[in-house]
Amino acid sequence: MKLYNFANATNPRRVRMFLAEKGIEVPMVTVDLMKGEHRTAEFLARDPAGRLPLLELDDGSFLSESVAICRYFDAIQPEPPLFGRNGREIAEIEMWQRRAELELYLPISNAFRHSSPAAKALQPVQVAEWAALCRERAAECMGWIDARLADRDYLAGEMFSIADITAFCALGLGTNTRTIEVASDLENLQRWRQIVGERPSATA
Ligand SMILES: N[C@@H](CCC(=O)N[C@@H](CS)C(=O)NCC(=O)O)C(=O)O
Repeated sequence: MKLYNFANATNPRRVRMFLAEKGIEVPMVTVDLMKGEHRTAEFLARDPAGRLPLLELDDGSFLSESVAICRYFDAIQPEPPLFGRNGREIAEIEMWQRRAELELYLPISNAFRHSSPAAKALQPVQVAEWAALCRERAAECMGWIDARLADRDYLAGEMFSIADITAFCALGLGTNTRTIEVASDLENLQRWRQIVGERPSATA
């Protein structure tokens, strides 16, 4: 088994963090996105979408999509449970995982891709207005996540989950690329970020 990875990329980071939480070690192969190594014929034969992360299984088949890859590892090793333990938890975590991905990560990612010179290798045509709109959407989402965290430790409730991993990595992208920062008055979000950032998996 091997995980095709790029250290600076957010989606591979989600999987690395998930694996660290599970205590699972998987050999990694670096694919340099900035050099376009994910667009070579060799890589596209493995994943026609040309995206990271990509998991190669021992039978030579491949799995794409961060959450699908995480679900695979969760099925192999259920402990600690990061997708929930019962119907209610599973649904709540799914809900917040999707929100973290669609409403927080995607706007931050698009704001970065459409505004930063560093992102031109991935996004040659950049639309400044789209970047501005995505920044606004991300800031709005941070506001309602802050409210959500007013009386809970984690996004889906008492339990740390895949939803926290996605939101944490999304905010990391915003900060590391200087695209968007968490406003200082969002105290619940700041507190949650501090706590998640102290987990050993946060450096994965
Ligand atoms: N929905 C996919 C997104 C994967 C994705 O977009 N990965 C980025 C790196 S964070 C990538 O490979 N980008 C290459 C490109 O845009 O050309 C997932 O959840 O894994």
